[in-house]
Amino acid sequence: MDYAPLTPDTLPARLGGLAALTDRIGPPDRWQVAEVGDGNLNLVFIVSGPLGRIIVKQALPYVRLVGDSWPLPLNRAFFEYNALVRHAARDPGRVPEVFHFDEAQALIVMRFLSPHVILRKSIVLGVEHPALARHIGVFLARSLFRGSALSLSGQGLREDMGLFAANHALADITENLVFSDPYFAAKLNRHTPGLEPFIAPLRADRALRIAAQEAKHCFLCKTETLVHGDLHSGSLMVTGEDTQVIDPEFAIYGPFGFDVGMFMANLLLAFFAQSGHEDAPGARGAYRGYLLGQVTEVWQVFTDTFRALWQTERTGIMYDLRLFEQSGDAAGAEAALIAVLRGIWVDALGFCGVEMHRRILGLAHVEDLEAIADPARRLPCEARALEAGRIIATMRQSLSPGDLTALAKDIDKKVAR
Ligand code: SR1
Ligand code: MG
Repeated sequence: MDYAPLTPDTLPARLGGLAALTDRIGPPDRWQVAEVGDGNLNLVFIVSGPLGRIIVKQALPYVRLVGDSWPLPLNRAFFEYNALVRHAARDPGRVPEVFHFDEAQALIVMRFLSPHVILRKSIVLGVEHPALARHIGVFLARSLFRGSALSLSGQGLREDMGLFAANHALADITENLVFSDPYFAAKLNRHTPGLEPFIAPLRADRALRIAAQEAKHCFLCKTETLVHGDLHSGSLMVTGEDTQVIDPEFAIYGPFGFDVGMFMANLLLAFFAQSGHEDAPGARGAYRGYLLGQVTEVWQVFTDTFRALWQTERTGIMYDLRLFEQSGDAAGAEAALIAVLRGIWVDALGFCGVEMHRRILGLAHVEDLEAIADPARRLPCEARALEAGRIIATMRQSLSPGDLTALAKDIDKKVAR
């Protein structure tokens, strides 16, 4: 059958013959279907039956956020499915189980996560998830290390790179929306009225525009590993104890630092949003501390886990053991690791800075800031985040993890409120 988008009315007839669904939730005549997609791109259905619930995600042939004036290939479901399979193998238990994939219908049937909620919504409410940074730090290290030439053969890496290279339409969104549009008056950009005096100097900052293009160059050309490609707090579902990584449709070969930087940026955006959410000045002080603590911890867990994998799983074609440990130079392997981690950190900061900008100046904003209903309270939060992003991107070579959190605290206090 040719591709056709599902609706709650057509879904039972269209998918009711699939054992992947009926075995898990019961017969289609007893299904209830709700379309719950609130993301920028796809349809998402919760299908409930007498035995349970399941998620059906289907790509639309256009960008949902904008409409059919912006066509987008359906094959993003194929890349999402392939990324989910790899993530499940590389960090078991951290992504939802896939029960069925239909390439022609661009749909994935997967586990309904319950009682999970979208991390971003939980952060807006000021809820702490103590294991978040630990789970994501491990996920980043495992998925990125095991998807790279530190783990894979040359053939394995290049074949997989070839497969994901065809996901260029999604990469193109990132290349425009993240790295270029925030820095000029692009058509789809939008911002909080009154922010103009903060935007003009940002766009006039030549060093920043160069830093953003260096980050874009890095994203395009440093095809080091399979990245999730869109690891923001809307791509994570959480409970008090669990974290699930969803929505890897932007997966492509890119730099180690990309997902790391995107995740840190979204924590920092939440940090700068706090004054817009607190009932009295300082009321969210502890939560600010939690968010910055997660930034520090995710990097620490990432480096610890990456180091352990470097020492025990370095079976790929890069940093061959024969050149180091097996030649009696274990210290050389450690020196090489330090340099690799240093490079990842610097790249991550570049991505972090531009992600902070595009979520305030570009097309796709974040609820952390958008949920601050009063523009007079939202504006200073955004101004501080813009300034932090500028310094992070342009000074990425000099900032340590401690500098990053100190800088965030400093800007949160000093920039005009
Ligand atoms: C047009 S898509 C806008 C954004 O939504 C996705 O989640 C990605 O972050 C993309 O940049
Ligand atoms: Mg998404």
